[in-house]
Amino acid sequence: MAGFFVFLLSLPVSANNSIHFTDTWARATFPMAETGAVYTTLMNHSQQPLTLVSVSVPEAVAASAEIHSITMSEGMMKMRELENGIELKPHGHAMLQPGGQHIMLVGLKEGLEPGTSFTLTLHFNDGSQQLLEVPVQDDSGDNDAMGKHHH
Ligand SMILES: [Cu+2]
Repeated sequence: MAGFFVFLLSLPVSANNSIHFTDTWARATFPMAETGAVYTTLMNHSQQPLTLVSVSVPEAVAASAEIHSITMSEGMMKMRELENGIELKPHGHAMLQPGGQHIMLVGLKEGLEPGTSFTLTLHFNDGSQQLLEVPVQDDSGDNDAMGKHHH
């Protein structure tokens, strides 16, 4: 029986199973907040480049989700939407972290409460999609200066 399962797991997987996620979380917000940020690390375990092109969020959570980067311009931090998405090279990874790339939730319905979670749908350029469960957490304090900046 064990051998049978090993055989099944070694079959080729379709593209939407080749992206793995770690360190996924959303920063908790105050109840009336209108925007929120989601962080995760994506790893492409396939031989092909894959691009995360868009993200959708349940209507009960927020109006929309955008892929953002943060750049420094004349000493100011500027957020901008990555309209071409985030490309993952074969066996490459992308880290979405405080102070850098992130998924921005726009038009939050009732803020993000610590201890709750929600599910995002990530869409890739090969037409595949993958669900991502996102736990809401308070700033742990060890994230970086960016998190503390808001207090
Ligand atoms: Cu943003």
